[in-house]
Amino acid sequence: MTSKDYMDREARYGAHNYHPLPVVLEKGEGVFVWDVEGKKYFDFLSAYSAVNQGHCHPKIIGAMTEQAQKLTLTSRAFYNDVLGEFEEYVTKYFGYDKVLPMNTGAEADETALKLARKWAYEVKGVPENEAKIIVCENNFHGRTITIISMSTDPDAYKGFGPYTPGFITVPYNDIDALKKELEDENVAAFLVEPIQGEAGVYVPDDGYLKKAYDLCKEKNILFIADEVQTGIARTGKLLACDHESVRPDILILGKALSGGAMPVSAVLADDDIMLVIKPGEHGSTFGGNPVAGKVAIAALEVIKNEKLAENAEKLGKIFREELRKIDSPMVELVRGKGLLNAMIIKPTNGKEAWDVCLKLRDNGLLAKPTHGHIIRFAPPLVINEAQIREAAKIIKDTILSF
Ligand code: IF1
Repeated sequence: MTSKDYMDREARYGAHNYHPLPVVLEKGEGVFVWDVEGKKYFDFLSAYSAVNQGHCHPKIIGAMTEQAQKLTLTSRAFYNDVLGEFEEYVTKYFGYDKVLPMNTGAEADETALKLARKWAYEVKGVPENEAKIIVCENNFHGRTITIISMSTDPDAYKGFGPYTPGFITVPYNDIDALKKELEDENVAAFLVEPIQGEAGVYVPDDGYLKKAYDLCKEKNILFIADEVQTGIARTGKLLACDHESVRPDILILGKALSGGAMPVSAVLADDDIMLVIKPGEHGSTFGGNPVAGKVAIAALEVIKNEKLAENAEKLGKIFREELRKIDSPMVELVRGKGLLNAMIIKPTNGKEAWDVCLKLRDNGLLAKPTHGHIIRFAPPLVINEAQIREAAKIIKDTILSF
């Protein structure tokens, strides 16, 4: 079968809920992926920052296959010998009393919303069903109906109403706008991405997160950080909040928590918040399953042992520096933190970000535009200096070829 055969088969039998770049992958190892014709590429998307540890990391795959041959799933109807090990490891790793394990990022966001609302009623004293949660314009927290009810992107919410009530939106990176909304007595929480990924790697001003956190604390409002995409060393620190020494009241993790091996997400909080959910009030069939537990421990060990946050910090600087040297009217702006970066493309001679990504593919590097004119560049964090420089050269040569 050729690449085209694979794509045609998906078009015939699969829902058309994506428009992928035309490349059909069959193998991944470290920073590289190979297509069905055997062509090798730098992966500069990392499955939207789920493969921070590199494709098919032997330690993670080893942990997965070993546990998969012992016990894959008990459900939470019974105990098993892995869940507690994972819970202890991950809570100590991030410094929280407790963790509620789920599977996808969206489920973790939903869990955080439920915790915040219940905490508002039972601890803060907000009248039942009156809790409000503040979110930012251009946010992305997942695809469930409640999460798209918070979205300001018509592509995310149009045609899926009616919507879940109880959300207030404020402009991102605008402390005054946030301060005003925090006056509302019924606000339970502020949910924010430390860097807005989908919006195009929108990095807020230094100090924004800290000021937002402090304002929330003044008003007894929970600060919830969605680190599904920015967490797990992606931005040059273990968490993006670490750049400002902000400790979220509720921390949402996903994606690279498993190194891309399988869906693993988690919500971390201290007892005064986490214990508002009582037995039988929340859960998931696969949440915290034994394979997920072993995979997540291995994925987090790799981050620490291979110093991937430090590597992301160092190589991110080099990468942005190299991209900013590209002398082309197509390059409007380069921004990012650690190895979460984006290039804003100015459409030139009828060519735009999508065309650049097609040419990058031909030149052996995979990336995808977000919101039309922004190309996100997010390689696995195991990339080395020679490789990041080689990739930057591919990007430069590709841009200059237009
Ligand atoms: C798609 C975007 C990125 C996320 C943050 C929660 C979730 C995500 C900050 C939900 C997921 C993924 C979803 C995927 C593409 C990708 C994405 F383009 F959609 F927005 F990364 F920017 N919080 N992001 O980024 O986690 O339920 O997917 O496990 O839906 O197309 P999930």
